[in-house]
Amino acid sequence: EGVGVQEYTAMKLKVEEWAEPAQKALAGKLPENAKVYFVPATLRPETMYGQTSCFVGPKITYGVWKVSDDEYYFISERAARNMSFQGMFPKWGESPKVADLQGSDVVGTIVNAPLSVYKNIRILPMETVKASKGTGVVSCVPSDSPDDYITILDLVKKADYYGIKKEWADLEILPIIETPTYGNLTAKKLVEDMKIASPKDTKPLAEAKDLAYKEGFYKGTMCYGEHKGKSVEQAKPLVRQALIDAGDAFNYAE
Ligand code: A2H
Repeated sequence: EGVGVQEYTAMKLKVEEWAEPAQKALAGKLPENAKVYFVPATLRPETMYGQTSCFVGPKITYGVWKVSDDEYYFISERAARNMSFQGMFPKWGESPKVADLQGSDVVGTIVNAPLSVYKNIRILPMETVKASKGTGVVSCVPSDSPDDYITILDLVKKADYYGIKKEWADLEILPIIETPTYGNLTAKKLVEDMKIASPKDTKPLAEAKDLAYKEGFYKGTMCYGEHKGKSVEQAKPLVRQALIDAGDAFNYAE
């Protein structure tokens, strides 16, 4: 990927109920009042109305890190290190890691998704998540991300294989952004037009992602939420700032 700095919005998705393997691994390791957050890093904060789930790499190792008296983050080790250097985290070496967890241990966990149409969403597996990018946690917005859309189709189709309940993935996808070329479900339209059949169709997916991003950012109009009618370009910094002001997100660069 490029040389420039990526300016992510790191979202805070509070755990409401752990999946059983995670609950066992964490037993006795967290104080009663602990708030644990999954922290997906996104480049499209204005799409957060459309979160239907949150992805982790099932084979990736994550940590639960203490970041303040009662707050903990579920992120990759690499992200914990970066965040401690960026000062949004205790000093490296002084921020206790409460536990190591595999992505597969947390699948099924229920988290609260700020801004989303769906208040409580599930943690689901996405095999194409890279441990080397962002926090290793990815918000799922199937209306506007081709990768997210095709992953959701695959999870619904092969729910048993992935060890999930079909209904965790099979939610109605609501329009968030309208674009002149692809309508109001950009990801679905691109995946169908380009005949993308699997999350492993890496090349066409990269192309679809590029088209979706450019069209959404430069020509998209919000069709949901408090900025309905505004361009995506206008809405993006406003949504990001509102999330930050509410304590539901922070800036993260790498
Ligand atoms: B984006 P860039 Cl709606 N592995 O957020 C794989 N993908 C990751 C990741 C990781 N470790 N960390 C972040 N990402 C995803 C929303 C979104 C995103 C939409 C549309 C496009 C889009 C909801 N998913 O990204 O390689 C995250 O998904 C397309 C650019 O750093 C993040 O933003 O450029 C994006 O990839 C970061 O990609």
